[in-house]
Parts: sequence; structure tokens; C-alpha cells
Amino acid sequence: MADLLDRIDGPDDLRGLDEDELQQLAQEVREYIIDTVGEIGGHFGANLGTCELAVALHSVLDSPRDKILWDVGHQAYPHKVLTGRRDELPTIRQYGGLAPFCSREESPHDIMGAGHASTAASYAVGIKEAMRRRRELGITAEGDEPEGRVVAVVGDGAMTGGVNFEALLNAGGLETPVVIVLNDNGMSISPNVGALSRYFNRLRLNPRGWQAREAVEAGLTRLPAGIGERIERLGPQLKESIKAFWAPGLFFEELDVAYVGVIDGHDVKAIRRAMNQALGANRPVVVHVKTVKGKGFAPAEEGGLEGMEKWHAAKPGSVEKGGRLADKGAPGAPTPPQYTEVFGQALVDEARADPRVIGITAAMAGGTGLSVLCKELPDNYYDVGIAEQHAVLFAAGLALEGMKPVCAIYSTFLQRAYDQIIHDVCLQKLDVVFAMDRAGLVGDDGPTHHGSYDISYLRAIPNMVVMAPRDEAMLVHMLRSAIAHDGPAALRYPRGTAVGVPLPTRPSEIRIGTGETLAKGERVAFVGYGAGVQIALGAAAVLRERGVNPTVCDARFAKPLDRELLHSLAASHELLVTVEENVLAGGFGSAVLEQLSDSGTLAAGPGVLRFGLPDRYVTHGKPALLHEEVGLTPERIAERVAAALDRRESIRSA
Ligand SMILES: Cc1ncc(C[n+]2csc(CCOP(=O)(O)OP(=O)(O)O)c2C)c(N)n1
Repeated sequence: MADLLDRIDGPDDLRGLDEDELQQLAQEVREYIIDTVGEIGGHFGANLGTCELAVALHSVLDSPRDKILWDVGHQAYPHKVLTGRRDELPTIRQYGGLAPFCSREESPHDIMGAGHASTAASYAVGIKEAMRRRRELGITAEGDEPEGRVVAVVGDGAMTGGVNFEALLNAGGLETPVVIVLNDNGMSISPNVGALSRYFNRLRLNPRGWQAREAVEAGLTRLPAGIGERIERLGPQLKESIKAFWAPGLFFEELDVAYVGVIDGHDVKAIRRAMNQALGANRPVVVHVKTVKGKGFAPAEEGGLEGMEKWHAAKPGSVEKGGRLADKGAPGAPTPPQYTEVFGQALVDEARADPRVIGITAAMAGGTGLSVLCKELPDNYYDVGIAEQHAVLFAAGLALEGMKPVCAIYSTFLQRAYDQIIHDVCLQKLDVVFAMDRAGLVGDDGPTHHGSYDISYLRAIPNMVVMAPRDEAMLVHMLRSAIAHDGPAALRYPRGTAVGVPLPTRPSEIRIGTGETLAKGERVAFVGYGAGVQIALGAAAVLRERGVNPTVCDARFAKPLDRELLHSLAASHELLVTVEENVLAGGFGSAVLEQLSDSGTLAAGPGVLRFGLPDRYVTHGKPALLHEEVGLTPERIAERVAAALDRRESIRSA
């Protein structure tokens, strides 16, 4: 019954609809998302929660002249559907299909690109200030008048990110008239945490209408028989505590940001009314909207916190048309465990052996495997919210007092905490371990989430040890080694299924800065790093079929490098081939080149070929397709190595 949705080719088509029809349209968008995303997989629960919000915002605002910014963008599917991308929704997150988050290249209605949380409010303040400047300077393009309005939609999880507060403080200070819609469903991916989340809960459970601070202040002095004046006389403190009781959202009001709430986020009419009020104010306003993650999909909505967490994203084929759960069929042959799982269990084992070991996540308990630690040893576990910078500083604090913190943060999100790693952990030589899941190409989540840079950004830092396991057994050994090492140490491992080797019953420490030779051969020496070792082993196998028998080594460390191993390989082979899943710029291969060059080995020694990620953002799609696109497959590498050997041969014989 997509009567209305079929007619919506862009936000302009919403103009002719009355509020009942808008409400119906939101439900049609929801059903379409359940059917589509339930089948192909993708972000799910958050999108079912924003159907009414997207319809209401697009009906009140005039996008793209007015700017609607979706923080993270994982909840922007209804927005995509309403802005001309309805028919392409079945391609979302797939190679060549719609982007997983908002993308400036994809649509003029996607005002900012994102994927990482807590950025929208800052963009909003910048955009609105630029609009003001342009008006003042007379730089307005035709059709730009009147000045656009700016609305950022920020989840209660994303609100906990520190940079979001930097934006609010700036907006309050400048009195920039932006509207921040607080999309509050009580959930981050897992249940939201921290004092702010508790505050939102209190507001949600006890909404007192939408009084703004001015109304309460006026009300206080209008109390009967001079009570108001008496309150005034009793002093500012009592006045403040009475206001705090009567004025919801005082927290924001105190930052000079007006507050409107709590609004039912599934009532289009109510959202439109609140938005019109907020957009009319000449100062920043937070509109607090209460939504349900997974709204309209029973397993999420009725499954409590667990249901909502489980349906943050839908697996492909998990929902059939009409919202029924798909029959999973008989279980297949057992597959190797996920790296995430192996890490989670290994950390539990470490914490059991040494209670000083503490696991820290920034709102990614499930994604990092730390939910097992949370369940089994809750005293050794912290979720700090979407607050990567704080996570690292918090770890530094723990380390200063003799704890052994392990920051389990995806490679891509650790980028947020770069200064803390340099300035607060490495310079201070603190005993903090960084465990980076999702290193390398992550697949469907695309360029905002690929872990493409950590080797480069970490190996530049003094005192840091940088390592990567080639399989799940080595992951267990490396976690042990990182915890045992006195100083900062980082390990990276990829998303997805591990190799399938047996796990050690007891982890052993690996000597820092030592590589390992896996196969001895001649002419070509592959030096793999992390997941690159498996690719190197594959390439060597292809070359063996062509009559070349390469040496294969696992470097294990990008810093410090195993210089002895490198120099002996350089002395005995024509070609050194490095393989890594990181940008080539500054990565592991660069480290090898630097070492060989600095030691004078390069001039007289072997050729060096480096394989890794190119100097461009790699798109989204299944990892196999992406590996093919960037040439990081055993076959493609073997081809290039064989060609390089042939070239050397012909030069020699010329
Ligand atoms: C910097 C950063 N850290 C972690 C994440 C992973 N992440 C994606 S969505 C999400 C939850 C966001 O919660 P909220 O803003 O409340 O949105 P909801 O999904 O509840 O609608 C998290 C933690 C991220 N995208 N960016």
C-alpha cells in the first residue's frame, strides 16, 4: 500500500499532502525500509525510528536550500527515500550502489558527508555562520534568498561525543540560530550510557511540556500573593532549583541554547509544530524528540534493549517481505570464529589472570567483542560512550595508577584520539594497549569506516610498538605480548572471519620486533604484515605454480621492524615484496623501504615492490570486490611480481 510513496520523487512532492497523509507516508516509508533493508541488510532500527522525523522535516523545510544534516547518517535512509533515491534503496551499501551514509556526491540533499558520529552540530553552526557572512558581504547566488534554515539531527548516542558539545557551546556563545533535533531513543548501538543519557531518560519519563526558560522565569514572578517575589528574595539558588524542577532541558538553557521537548517523534503533526516554533526563534534551539529504535518492527520494538541492539543493523536475508523473520534453514558446516570474538575471549582470559587488565570501549561493546568482558567481568569493563578521545585519556589515567588498560577501538574511530595517543600516552610512555578491530577494508560501510591509516599514523609516534597478527592464534599471542610490554602497544586485526587455525591453550609472549619466516624459497621474498600475510601466502602459492618458489615471512611488527630479518632477506633475494592492508603512504612497506634505504642496502640490493591501499578513498561493497578493485588479491600480486621478475631477467640478459 505504497500509494503515497510511489508519488514522492523529491521533497517538493510533500507540499500537497495534509498532515494525515504525511503521517501515512511515514508509515509507507517504514514498510518499504523493512522490506528492502530486511532483505539486503544494512542499518535498520535507527531508520525505522526516523520515518516521521524525515517526513516532518522535509515537509516543513525546503531542502536543499534549507539544510538538513544527519549526524552519522546511518539513520538517513528515510531521507534518502524522500529525496529522489526511493528506487535505488535496494542497492544501498552494495558495490556501485547508494552510499551507506549521507554522501555529498550522491545528492544535493546530502549536505555533509559522515559516518563518524557527533559532527553535525558543528557543521550546522559553520554553515549558518557562513550564510550570515554571505548575506553581510552580499555574496548570494540567485535563488539563495531568503537565507536557508539549518537543522542538525543528532542521536542521543552522538550527543555524548565531546565535539558535539564544542558545537553547542559555540552556537550558544554566538547565538547562531540553528536547530539541533535531539533524536532520543535511549540507545546508542547498545543502550546509551553516562550521565547525559540518564538525564535524557529523566526528561523522557517525565515530560513537562515545552516551556522555555523565559516562560518559567515569567511564571515564577507571576505566582500568587507575591510568592514569586519571595522566591526572588530567598536567593538565586532556590530560584534556580525551582526552575530546574519546572523547566525541562535547563541543562541546554544554561548554555544559552533554547530547549523544546519532549516531542513524540512518531507524530508528524507534533514534530512539525515543534519545528515551526524552533525555526522561528532567533537563537540556537534543541528540539528533543523521543523515538523508538526499530519502530514498527516487532522483534526490535518488543525485544527490549536486546531487541533494539540486535536490530541496529539487519543481516542480509533476515527479514522477508511483510516484516516476517526469514527462516534461517539448517545450520551449515562450522566456520572459523570472527576475529572480534577471539579477541573478546582472549581479553577475558587476560583479565581473569590479571585483574589490573581493564577493557575500554567507546560505545562499541558488541562490535569490539567487549560484551563478553562486560558480562563475565563487569568490574574490568568500561563503556565511555561515543567518546574516543576520552577513552584514551581515561586509559592514560588508569595506567598512571597501575592498571593495564586495553582500548578496544576500531581503527577508523581511533583516528579521533590521535593527539591523546601522541601527547598523553606515548610521550608519557604509559602502559596502554590499543586493540584495533576493523583494520583494512571493512566492506559495506565504505570509506568512512575502512581502517586504512592506522599503520601510518601509529608508526610515526615515538615509543609506540605497532604489531598485527596474521591469524587468530597470533592475535591471542599478540594481545598477551602487548599487555606484557612495558609501554604503549597497538595491534590491528581485520573485520570478519579468522583463518581457522587452532587457538593456543596458553598464550605466549612474542619478542617485540621479531618477524617469522613461514616458507623458505629463492629470488622473491614476500614480507606480509597482518592480513597481508595471508594474501602473500596466496600469491606465493600462485607463483609456485608458475615455477617460482618464493620465501614468505610474517613481519609481525611494523615498529620496531625486524632489521636483521629484513637485511638477510635483502641479501639473499632479487625482489622484496611487502603486502599490507593500509594506505601505501607511510605504511608498512614504507617502513621497510626507509629501513633499507637508511642502511644503504637499497642502492646495491634487491628491488622492492609494495602492495597496499591506493592514495584515494576506496568505495563501499563486498571486500572481495574491493580487493579486486585495488589489486590486493593473490592473483593480481602474483602477476605483478612475475612481470617484475621477467623485467629484471631481461635487463640482466640484455
Ligand atoms: C566516532 C564514532 N564512534 C563510533 C561510531 C559507531 N556508531 C555508529 S552509530 C552509533 C550509535 C549512535 O547512536 P545514536 O546517535 O543515538 O543514534 P541511533 O542509532 O540510536 O539512532 C555508533 C556508536 C561512529 N559512527 N562514530
